[in-house]
Amino acid sequence: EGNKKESRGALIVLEGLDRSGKSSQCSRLVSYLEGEGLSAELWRFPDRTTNVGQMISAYLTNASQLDDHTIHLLFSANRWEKRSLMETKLKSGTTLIVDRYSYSGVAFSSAKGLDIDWCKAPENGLLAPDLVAYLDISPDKAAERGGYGDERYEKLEFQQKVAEHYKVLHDASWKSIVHDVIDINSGDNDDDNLAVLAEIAHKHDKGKALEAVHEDVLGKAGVLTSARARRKRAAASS
Ligand code: FDM
Ligand code: MG
Repeated sequence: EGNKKESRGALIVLEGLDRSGKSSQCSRLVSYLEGEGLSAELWRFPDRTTNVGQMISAYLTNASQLDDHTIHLLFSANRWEKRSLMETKLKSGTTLIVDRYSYSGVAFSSAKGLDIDWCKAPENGLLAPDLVAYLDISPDKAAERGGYGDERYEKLEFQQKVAEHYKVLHDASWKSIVHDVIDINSGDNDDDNLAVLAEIAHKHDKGKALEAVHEDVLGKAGVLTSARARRKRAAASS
């Protein structure tokens, strides 16, 4: 192998309940990175602009009804249809700050009672994030923040279930690096959280081979497993 290094961007995902502060934290992080002279873009899932995304949006706004498995697969398909563009961007050195990803997919669908392993399966092979930051907030506190909108999942009772299922993912070794972000939209914590995220964004902007890093993170996160990561672990332990 040659030692020519590609400078790649980091794939950073922010997760959490509705009203946990993901969107504002994502924008702040992108502005910060741009201010540092780095190339960074804000992405979000679901991406409602595609055909699949419009089906998802219709479902979320209660304009259509879909079987729970069907909508789960559409959310996943929405990530798959963006996979190659994400990879291209990362390889060209752009850091992607992503508002929701596979973890929303698994937490929300398993909260409806779908089998968690079934929920994880279609995520296998998607790009693994370098970092998943979970913005931890209690469902009650989230609900107090100006209330929810009218979308299908924006109900306290369901958000409580989702929080439990995020916790299942978290306990399965998904690292939570951001805690107690209740004040994320106001006061000093906001800056502290941004500093933590920014440091990690820099750390991952090291120019390692994209695939290797993703595989590594995938294995460590233990949330999503790919066939390759499994093979690697099997080889390492034999
Ligand atoms: N959601 C989001 C899912 O149920 N599965 C997914 O894979 C993703 C990405 O869609 F309630 C849910 C989470 C949320 C809803 O998301 C719409 P935004 O972030 O509010 O647009
Ligand atoms: Mg929402």
